[in-house]
Amino acid sequence: MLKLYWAPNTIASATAIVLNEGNVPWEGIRVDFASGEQTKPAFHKVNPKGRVPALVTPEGVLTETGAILEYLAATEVPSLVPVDPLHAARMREVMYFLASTMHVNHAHKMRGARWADEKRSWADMTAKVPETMALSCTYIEALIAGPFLFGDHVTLADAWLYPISCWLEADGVDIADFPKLAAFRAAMASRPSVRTAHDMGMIG
Ligand SMILES: N[C@@H](CCC(=O)N[C@@H](CS)C(=O)NCC(=O)O)C(=O)O
Repeated sequence: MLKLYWAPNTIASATAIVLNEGNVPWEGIRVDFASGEQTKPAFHKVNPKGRVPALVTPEGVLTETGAILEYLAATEVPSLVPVDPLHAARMREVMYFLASTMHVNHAHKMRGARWADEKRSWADMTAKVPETMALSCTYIEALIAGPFLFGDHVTLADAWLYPISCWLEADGVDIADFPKLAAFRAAMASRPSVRTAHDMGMIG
């Protein structure tokens, strides 16, 4: 059975949502961020980068949300990737943005030590987060066809955007300023795949 290393309110829930969308059996292994378990040698044997998600497959451990979601789509849930090449590329356009920009904006709130040693530099990075996350939301808002990113059909990008949309309040962004994103979040929250992730304590 596939095993997913996860921690609450992290991007690991995107993988859980995709697994649940495909009714794929999986086992969750919770990583205790409070005690810094992700920084310890035992977890580094699973993921030397010290991050979640990490998915244990029969062929080995996979990391990086984008790689994991694409693997799951190819092996278990092909319906989450549009068949049309341009539509699939549009989905990946969002996925790369989430990985390289929006998630990184969010990480500047708590993880400044990744980029700078001076505490005053961290405070500056934290202070910028409401602005950069709101800017990311402005880009996403303009894309959303509704109720999901590309209309009625859920894709990998929706599963990835959902956990990030749940970070917004804590990141100082009022989701009410982005009505299509708010409606997207509500539509995703009512899906059984997402409700199960909430019930497991992965989100919220
Ligand atoms: N690029 C990775 C990012 C993974 C990542 O940064 N995960 C965070 C939680 S959202 C983490 O494990 N942080 C632990 C730490 O920084 O110590 C992905 O998209 O999977």
